[in-house]
Amino acid sequence: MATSFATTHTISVGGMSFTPATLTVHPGDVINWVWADGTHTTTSTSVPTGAATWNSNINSSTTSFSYTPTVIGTYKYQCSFHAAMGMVGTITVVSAANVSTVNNTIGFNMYPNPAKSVLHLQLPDNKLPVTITMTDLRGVIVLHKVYSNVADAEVNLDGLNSGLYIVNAVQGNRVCQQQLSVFR
Ligand SMILES: [Cu+2]
Repeated sequence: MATSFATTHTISVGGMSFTPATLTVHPGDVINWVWADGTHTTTSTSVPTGAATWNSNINSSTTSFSYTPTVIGTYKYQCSFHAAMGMVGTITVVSAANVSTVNNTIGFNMYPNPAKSVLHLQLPDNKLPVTITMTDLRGVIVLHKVYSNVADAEVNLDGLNSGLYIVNAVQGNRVCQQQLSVFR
């Protein structure tokens, strides 16, 4: 399946299971665990070399957690309270047809960070269109734009609340992500 921008995958956390317990995604996709009932965690137990680990409660006060894998490979996780009862999951990250590998990054410069109303993205290749997608930490897409033939894309941030966002840039078969802080 070819994707040109990030997809959000929701995993329900309840009973004694993650649903779905196995998931195949692309780099840059957002995994969003959402509480259904009980007191649980989502806790990585093995991740590919170079990938970030994670550990979050999933309960009535922390009702969701997002993680964006950028490294291809197999990610295993568990609920720390109920792993022995089989509350485990696996995420497999495979390259998308047009996103060959995240190691082949665009390597864009992004400034300022934190940003208030305008974000500049400096791209090394101004001949290919670039797709900019911003998601909040819940994985909700808040901005999606395609820029053509620009070396410095100017992204208007008016309308975004203060907080942390993930800026995802896809150009040709290359992808890059950076975290952005927006303040009002
Ligand atoms: Cu649990």
